[in-house]
Amino acid sequence: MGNGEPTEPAERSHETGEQFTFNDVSVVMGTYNEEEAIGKVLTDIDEVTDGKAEVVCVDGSSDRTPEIARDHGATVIEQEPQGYGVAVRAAILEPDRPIVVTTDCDDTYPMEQLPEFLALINDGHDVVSGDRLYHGADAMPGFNRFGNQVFAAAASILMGTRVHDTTTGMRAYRRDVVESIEWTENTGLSAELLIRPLMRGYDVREHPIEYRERAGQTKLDPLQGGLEIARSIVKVSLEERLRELPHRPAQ
Ligand SMILES: Nc1nc2c(ncn2[C@@H]2O[C@H](COP(=O)(O)OP(=O)(O)OP(=O)(O)O)[C@@H](O)[C@H]2O)c(=O)[nH]1
Ligand SMILES: [Mg+2]
Repeated sequence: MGNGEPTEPAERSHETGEQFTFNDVSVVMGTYNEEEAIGKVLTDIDEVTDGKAEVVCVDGSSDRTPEIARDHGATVIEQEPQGYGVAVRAAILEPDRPIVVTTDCDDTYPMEQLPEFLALINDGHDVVSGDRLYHGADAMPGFNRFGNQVFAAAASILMGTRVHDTTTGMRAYRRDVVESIEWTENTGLSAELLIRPLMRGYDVREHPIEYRERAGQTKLDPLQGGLEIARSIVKVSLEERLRELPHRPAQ
């Protein structure tokens, strides 16, 4: 693995043993007509991080979402709505703090668990991925839960590593992980953000999280979105497998 890169990611990750605080954390999200949820999500982040974490919203809304975000002190980047991955890719690449945390802006993810994510990064993990299925994810619609179990099984087989939740929206990443990889997927970006780092030897840790019922309307069509995610899982896993193969010198 590595294709001649100077250092393997796994070696770099534990190099400094640096301890981060919430002053080093940016919480980022795509926001698309989430006025019912955004006030609660940003208040939760503010409370749990003692106002220290920076918040970045890439927003495509036509409702009051961006105003509410600015009132809470978030940085808002306006962008035409082009899908989940287009927004979240812009959001993760915007801040320059060393730790980036993604979430959805729908109050499904437990911001009160942010300190656990930070502690795991400080333990030396490069990516900490919230596993919603560990506790059963009762608040998730049954069709989505079944789909997510199938995605996890398929990704595990394709990667040769067991994973449990490939499409979670809540993860923490060391900045160098998100900057060192080229991201190509849209609806499937969440799966890509798990698969590519794992297959490149980064230290990826799944961590059980609670999952709440969504506030406001979903932005994802389960069937169409599910097909796009399945396609991304196969495409990204195969691309990473090909990347791992040794290059034979030209004859
Ligand atoms: N800026 C922007 N944000 C988006 C777009 N599509 C989705 N989002 C945001 O991305 C996040 C994920 O979308 P969700 O609708 O929660 O998708 P999901 O989590 O798969 O579905 P739920 O089960 O309903 O939560 C939310 O915060 C959305 O507001 C988009 O086109 N542009
Ligand atoms: Mg959501």
